Amino acid sequence: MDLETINKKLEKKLKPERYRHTQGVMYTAASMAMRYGYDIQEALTAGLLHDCGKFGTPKEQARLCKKYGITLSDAEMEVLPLIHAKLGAYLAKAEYEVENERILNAILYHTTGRPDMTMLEKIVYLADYIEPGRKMIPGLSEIRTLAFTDIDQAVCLCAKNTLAYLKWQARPVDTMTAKTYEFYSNK
Ligand code: DGI
Ligand code: FE
Ligand code: FE
Repeated sequence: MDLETINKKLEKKLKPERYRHTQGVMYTAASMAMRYGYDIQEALTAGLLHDCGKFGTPKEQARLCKKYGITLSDAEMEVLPLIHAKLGAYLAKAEYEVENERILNAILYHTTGRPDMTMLEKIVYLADYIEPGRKMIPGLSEIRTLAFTDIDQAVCLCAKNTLAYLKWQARPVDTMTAKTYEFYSNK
């Protein structure tokens, strides 16, 4: 499926605001690919599809996971915002014909990150956070600069901010989210 076809399909599926966000992530990912000499087409596709599982409520997303035979651990069921990443990686393959494992993994890990990410995983993880439409939050301009100057440091700060935010909100932290920060803070 070419990018234009995926784009049209997504526009029908996502809320306008979510669709705009995916456009922002797509072009930000492409810019980062230019900076780091990564394949631009892959970055565009991964950025465009990263939130393709984010429609309906997390409950509905969980129900779809069950329907498609995607196993969710108890820990994953506890952390509702993570379900759309797992569902998204499945749908990217099943509904948008993406076979490229690098792209599928970038979608799967875009919310939590993971230790020792591939270049594409880092690009999507950061592009999601820094795209121009994101609401301004403390530390965002620094991460925007770092994303184009020191990508591992940018990942570290991004993970640190997410952990601080979750702590402030008293929300459960997924082990992968914690491991991402641990890995990049020791790098
Ligand atoms: O889908 P987006 O909103 O574009 O962005 P995202 O996929 O990075 O999801 C962001 C949300 O995920 C944000 O509210 C923080 C949340 N999140 C990330 N890691 C964890 C988490 N929420 C919980 N409860 N636990 C985590 O470990
Ligand atoms: Fe997301
Ligand atoms: Fe997103």
